[in-house]
Amino acid sequence: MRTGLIVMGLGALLSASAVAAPDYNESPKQVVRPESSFDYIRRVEEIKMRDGVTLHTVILIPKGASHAPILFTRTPYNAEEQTGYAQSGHMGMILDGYDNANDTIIEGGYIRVVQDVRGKYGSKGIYMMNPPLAGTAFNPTKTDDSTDAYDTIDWLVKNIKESNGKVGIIGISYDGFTPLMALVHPHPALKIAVPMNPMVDGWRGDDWFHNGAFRQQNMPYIYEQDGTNDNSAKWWKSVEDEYDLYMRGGSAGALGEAHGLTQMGFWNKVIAHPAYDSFWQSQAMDQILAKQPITVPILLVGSLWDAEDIYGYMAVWKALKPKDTNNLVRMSIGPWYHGQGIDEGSSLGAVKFGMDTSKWWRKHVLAPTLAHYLKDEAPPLDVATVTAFETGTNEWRNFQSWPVSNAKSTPLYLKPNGGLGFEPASGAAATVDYVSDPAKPVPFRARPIKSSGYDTCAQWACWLTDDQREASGRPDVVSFTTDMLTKPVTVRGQPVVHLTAATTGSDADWVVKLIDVYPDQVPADHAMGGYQLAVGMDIFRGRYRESLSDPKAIAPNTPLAYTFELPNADHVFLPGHRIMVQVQSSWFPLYDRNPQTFVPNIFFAKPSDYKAATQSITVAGPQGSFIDLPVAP
Ligand code: PG9
Repeated sequence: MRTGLIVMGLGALLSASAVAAPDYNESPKQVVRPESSFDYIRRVEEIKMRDGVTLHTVILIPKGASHAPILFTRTPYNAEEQTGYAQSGHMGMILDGYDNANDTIIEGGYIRVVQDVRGKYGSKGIYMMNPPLAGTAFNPTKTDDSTDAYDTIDWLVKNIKESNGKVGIIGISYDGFTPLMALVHPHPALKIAVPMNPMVDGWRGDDWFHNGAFRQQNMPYIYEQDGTNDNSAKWWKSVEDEYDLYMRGGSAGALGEAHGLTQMGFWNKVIAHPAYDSFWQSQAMDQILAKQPITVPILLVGSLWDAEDIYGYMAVWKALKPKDTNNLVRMSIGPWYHGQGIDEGSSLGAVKFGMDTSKWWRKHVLAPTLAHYLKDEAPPLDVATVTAFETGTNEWRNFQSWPVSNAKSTPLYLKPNGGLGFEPASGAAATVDYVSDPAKPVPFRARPIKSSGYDTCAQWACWLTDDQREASGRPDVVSFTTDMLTKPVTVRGQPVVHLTAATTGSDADWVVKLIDVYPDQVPADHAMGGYQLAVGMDIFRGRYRESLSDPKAIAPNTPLAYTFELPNADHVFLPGHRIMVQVQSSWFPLYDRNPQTFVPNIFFAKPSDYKAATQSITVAGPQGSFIDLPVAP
């Protein structure tokens, strides 16, 4: 017994000494943040989808909220980061910087929900780039961004007791694609969708191609987005100027191979589908939504100078508006870069608008639209069907339709000797010629060229407003200019290019730019003296002249018609200005080079396929080239 006692006593002594041992580790096992002083409650939920996969969801509830509507965003860009801008007890601060229209969200008292899409960051499951609809040839799984939106909304309205059961979905770009997907078999609690600058059709005119020309500066995006769930595998480059990177790379396919991009599933789909085949057609959101009834109000938002998704919002508008018998679909068009509606909006590069256009839009269009559809008191909605900012005069205007009913299609003719005018050239057919050499492609902006950046307007975001004088001085860019205007010309809608052109090659790209040439000097704004501001420009890959899905070689030395739309414009060419059209055959390195020799798949063009060609633009006679302008009174 004594012995036992002694042993027990020793044990007690030992454990007592273990408890008492000084702990030299200064860090607790887990830091608990007392959040009682915060103006929000933060919940993080792993919400289970119909197939059992969980999606990482951050929920921010204003303290004291009750019967508050939910504003929801689904993103591949890290929900934690979008809701963790600053360490702060104020909801406005933690949302600042990354999120959408935070002033509108905070002032409106909304519950904010941001979710990682499946396969990205905190969410489980597999990742597909803008997954095609579930159960189709290109996505045989049972889920997509419409089912995931549905399942999440269902969970949110059942599990957030502070909510009024009404949900709005909002987002920009990829986060603008997800609101469109939420409209496919929408959940009944979804009361409004706000797709801003949405990615809609990757082939026709959004991120991956424009009319068949490949936007190769997005290769790093594919590498990082598809490579790992947290974008930690980084693309690399060993030069400062991307002109050099893509020239040395040869074809986009060869550069992708050299960078190991063939490890990424989406890249292999892109290079296997260079034409507008069923892969692209079946996932074009405008075509998908055209087949759905319109039951949920939609506010589409587009930017006039969107360097990423300038095509999609108009495509959805054109697909939906004709069947929108209950006027549920509205549209806003701002003088912005991609997503600038949530940033400061008083200028874009060198162009000034005389007011913070973004703030105006959030206050007068976004906030009242959200409030009307989401708040229990549903304040009356006094927002026009179309709210568009007219550049040149710099005014927001309201319209009942778009294109506006009084816009008249007005041909603007290219003429010999660099002329341009509303009367066709007299005399027989004539051409204006230039040599396009793939060994020296036309830079799309002044070198050195970087592919990304939204911090300053010297970066990628604003490049569509770059001064086109840079290009007009080159021998491989031809320019056509009107006399000085004596009265305003208002272009409201999409100009349509009617180019007649011949090439000595068997394939060719055609880049056409509609430009406002400012007066030689502008007293109030010296930087704008003689400025060449593009108000609409795009590229068309010649092999798709007859069919977007079935490319054909171009018959050499034969004038052929090329017809394509330019992006939407809402611009007044003022008296004292001139209108200019520029034509060229490369736009590098944003777009991959056309070898100018027909090959089955340009991703795999060999160095010997790239050949200089002489391009001849027909500028007079019955086949003379022109741009059809939607001119409003
Ligand atoms: N424009 C970007 C994107 C969207 C969809 C696919 C790929 C890229 C974006 O800004 O999200």
